[in-house]
This record gives sequence, structure tokens and C-alpha cells, in this order.
Amino acid sequence: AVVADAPTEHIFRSPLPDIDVPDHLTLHDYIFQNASLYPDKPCIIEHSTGREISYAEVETASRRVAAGLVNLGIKQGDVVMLLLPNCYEFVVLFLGISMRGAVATTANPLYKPAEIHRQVQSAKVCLIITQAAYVEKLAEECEQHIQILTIDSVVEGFQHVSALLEADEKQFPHDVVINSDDVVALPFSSGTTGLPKGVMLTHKSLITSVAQQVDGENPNLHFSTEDVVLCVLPLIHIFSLNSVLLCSMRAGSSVAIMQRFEVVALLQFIQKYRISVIAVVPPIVMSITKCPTADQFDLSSVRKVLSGAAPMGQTLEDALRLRLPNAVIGQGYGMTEAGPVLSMCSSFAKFPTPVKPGSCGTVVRNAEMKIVDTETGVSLPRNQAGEICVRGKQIMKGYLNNVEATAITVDKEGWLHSGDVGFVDDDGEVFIVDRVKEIIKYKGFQVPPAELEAMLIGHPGIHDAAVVPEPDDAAGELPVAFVVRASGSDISENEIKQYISKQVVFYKRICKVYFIDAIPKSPTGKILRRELRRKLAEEAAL
Ligand code: 4UV
Repeated sequence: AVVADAPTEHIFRSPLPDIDVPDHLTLHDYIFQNASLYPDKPCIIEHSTGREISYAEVETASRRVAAGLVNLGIKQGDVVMLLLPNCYEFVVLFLGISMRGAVATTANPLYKPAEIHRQVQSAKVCLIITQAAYVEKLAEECEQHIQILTIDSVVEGFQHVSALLEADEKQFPHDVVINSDDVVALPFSSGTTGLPKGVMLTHKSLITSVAQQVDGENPNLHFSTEDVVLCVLPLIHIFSLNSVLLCSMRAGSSVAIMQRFEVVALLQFIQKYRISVIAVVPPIVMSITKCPTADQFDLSSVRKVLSGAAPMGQTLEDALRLRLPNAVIGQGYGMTEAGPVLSMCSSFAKFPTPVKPGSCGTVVRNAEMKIVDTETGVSLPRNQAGEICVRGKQIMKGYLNNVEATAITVDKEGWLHSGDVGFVDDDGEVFIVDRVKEIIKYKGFQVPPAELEAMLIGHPGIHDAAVVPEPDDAAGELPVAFVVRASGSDISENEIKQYISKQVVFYKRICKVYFIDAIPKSPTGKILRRELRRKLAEEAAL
């Protein structure tokens, strides 16, 4: 009898050997595991206030937060929203929430009320921690009697962070038993399709991801106690939370926190604190390269530039190298659902190996990667492009209360399907070339088309709509809309733009509107986004 050969699976691994990952620990125990070796070393340096807070102080403050959360009635498994810019308090609140056995969901304080409200509802948030200036956005939450706490000025009728920071750390909840499969972080992401969803990251997944980067004899991303790591990317996004904050703290580096990006202030900050590692997105790289006064600053301390969240081309990389001749420049490739890091530049390793320009590095250790044909799902050999899939203990447990979306993203064999199209070359380096998912990335921020399409279709003057990315030098991609007017409607481009911008955070604004007779759709009613993107490319070529 003829037996058909089982199709060969082409699985790619890190060139670095696997390591033991202490994934039985809780995230906070893992992060503070070595902190007693350097209690007085600055853990956090805050740009806005000049404060320097030591490892011992950060640990004590986190324990106070955990005790204070108990006093506020926050129970194990409850969800607390951090609606905050980058600041010292963010750090101790996040770690205190972990110690309480609770869950932190992070949201952009610049969100409009409806965007916040959707996340609060979806995550069943019990407590919102924010700044006084944002309290007025929380009218609906007030009505529902959700607890709200401010970290800066005291606002009448609301709790203040002193209730947490001045709690007695001796009342730290010792009896709480946290399982490594318990969720600790719940960032929101729209993933490969649809609306933003809660991404359940457990203690085990975040420990694994951090360990894949900074642990081992030869860490893939070598951070040391000598390093000062820039934290300017928003901590509400997993890139900054994981690869900047948690990785730095695990390695005993100092985290230099900046609340808002401004290029000159950033360069001064680098010079003043001899910052040695900067984590950036390509638009920040572009600002540094274009800053006319950049050469007036001593940037010689910068040894590593980690770019991620959107592609960085060779031209940009070369321009940055002129500014930062001492730095190794490379990329990490992450996705919230993947825990988040899929691949990391091996030139950042303790014993570095070179990578090619445009490469996203090699798949992280203790993980597997495969590339599958987007039509057939068959795994492909080196140098052939297909959908990038990853497997390992770092990936999400699933989407909160959404079995269907989870099943689309993580298959039965545990492979997470990224929706990114790329290939692995002869040296194991990952290159991203396209995307089969809907998401638009404006300066690395997620813009979910489904969210904007639902708003557009909700307008009486609009019959149908589709939102797709248009390539842009400064932002990477811009959200643009194709709109079919309702019969008799003469709604204008400006009216549509304003209608949307009232409802969304700045980076989700529609930049252009193209009126069209019909939205191209498949027989099953799916928007043919590729066709619309092709239309844009044709238009741009004219
Ligand atoms: O879910 P998300 O918003 O997540 C991120 C996370 C990025 C990183 C990058 C480096 C790290 O070290 C880290 O911890 C986290 O962006 O968006 C995921 C999508 O963003 C695109 C890709 O389409 C992902 O599916 N993306 C992320 N990194 C890159 C990228 C990259 N280096 N090059 C091109 N696209």
C-alpha cells in the first residue's frame, strides 16, 4: 500500500540555546528576584520631576499598593484600569496590582470617553487610576459607581493614590495564592480582525517573554546593571511595558521615564543621564535624524537602539547611525497577543552576531516559529513568504470572553497566527513584507479599521464604508476611508473627518476620504481590503 508522506513541518528556532525559565514564579517575584543585590540603585529616573527612586523603594511602594488595594476592596482577579501617561506611579501600581493577584488593563489617557467606556465594560473594570485632568471623561463610570482614583491632585469625591502609597506594607496580602496561569495584564488589541479585545497575559507568559529576552548566559537582549534604559514609549503599550520596563527591572538596569516625546528634551535627557539603551518606534528615529540641533548633544552613551512596532527601513537606519555612531541599531518584532516578542535582533546579545538591515532579528529562544502559506496553511521552507506563526509559553492565554476570536488566532496545536506576512532567511533572520490582517499602524499605534467602519456606517449620510492604510513617510501608515454615500446624501470629506475625530483618540483620525460607488466585497461579504489598497497605490502612482 502507498502511504502518503506526512507533510514536513519547517520549524525555525533561535540560534541561542533554550534556557530554564522560572515560570512557576509570580511576575513580581520574578521581576524583583535579584533586586536585593542592588537595593539602593536607581530603578526609576523620572524626567518630569527629576526624582530617582531606588529598587528597594519601588519594591516597598509596590507592596504598599497591594495592601492598599485590599483596603479598597479590590479582590484577587479584579481588573484595575491604568489610564495613565508614563510616570513612576504607573510602575508601582502595575507591580502592586500583580502582588494583589489582580489584573491591570492599560488604556490611553487621551482616549475619548466612549473609547474608555468600551474597554471598562469589556474588561469589567472595578477601579480606574488616572490623573485629575482626565476625571471629567469618566462621567459614565461615575454613574456606574466604579471606583476612581487620581495620582496627582486630590479631586473632591474621588479617591487619591495616597490611599495606596501610604498603606501599611505589613498588611501586604500574604495569604493570596497566585497561580502562574492567572492573568496579570490585560492590554487591548484588535489582533487580526474586528474590534479591540482584552489580551489575557498570564504571570507565566510575561515571565517567559522577559526571560527570552534578558535571561541566560548569553541574553538575546543584553541589559546590565550599568544600563540606563529610555522609557518614552507609552507604558500602556506592551512594547514599553515588557521590553523596556519589565526587562530593565529584571536585569537591574535603571529606567529613565519620559512622559511625552519631544525630541530636544529627549536628547537632553540622554545626555544628562548617560542613557545607554533607547527603545523607539520609527517616527522617533526620524525625529532624531531630522533634529537640526542633534549634534549639539553628547549622545555617545547610547549603545543600543531597539526599534519596533512598525517597520524600520535601511535608509532611516543609516541616517540614525550617523547620529549615533557608538550604537548597535536593530529591531524587535512584537505583537500584543504573542506576549509580545516574536523575534529580536541578535546584535543585542551579550555575545552579538550581526544582522542584516531591515531584519527583525531571529525568533526568540524557548519558542518555535513557522511560516505558512496564506492559502493552504502548509508550512514553508526558508526564503518563502507566508504568514508568520509562533508557539511557546509566552503567548496569550486567549482573548477575554471571546472563544471565537481566540480560536481564529491560536490554533489547536498552539500556534499563534500573527497576520503578518514574512519569511525566514538562510541565517534565520525574520523579514516582514506584508500583512494579511486589517490593522493599521499609525506611528506604531493600533488603528482598528472595524472600529472606524462601525462609526462611519452609523452615520445616516453614509451607506457603506471601508478603512484601509495608506503608506506615509512620517507616520508609516495613515487611516483613509472609502465611503459610499447614502442615497440623497451629500456629506463631504470634511464632515466625515470631523464626525470621526470627535469620537476617537488623535491617531485614529481619518486622514482622507475617497467617495466610491460600492465597497468591493467577497461573496461572503468580507471587504476586499487588498483591492482598496491597490486602488490607493494606483492613485499614488499617477
Ligand atoms: O499588538 P501590537 O501593537 O504590538 C506591537 C509590539 C511591538 C514590540 C516590538 C519590539 C519589542 O521588543 C516588543 O516588546 C514589542 O507593536 O502590534 C503588532 C503588529 O505591529 C507590527 C506587526 O504588524 C505586528 O503584528 N510590528 C511590530 N513590530 C514590527 C512590526 C517590526 N519590527 N516591523 C514591522 N512591523
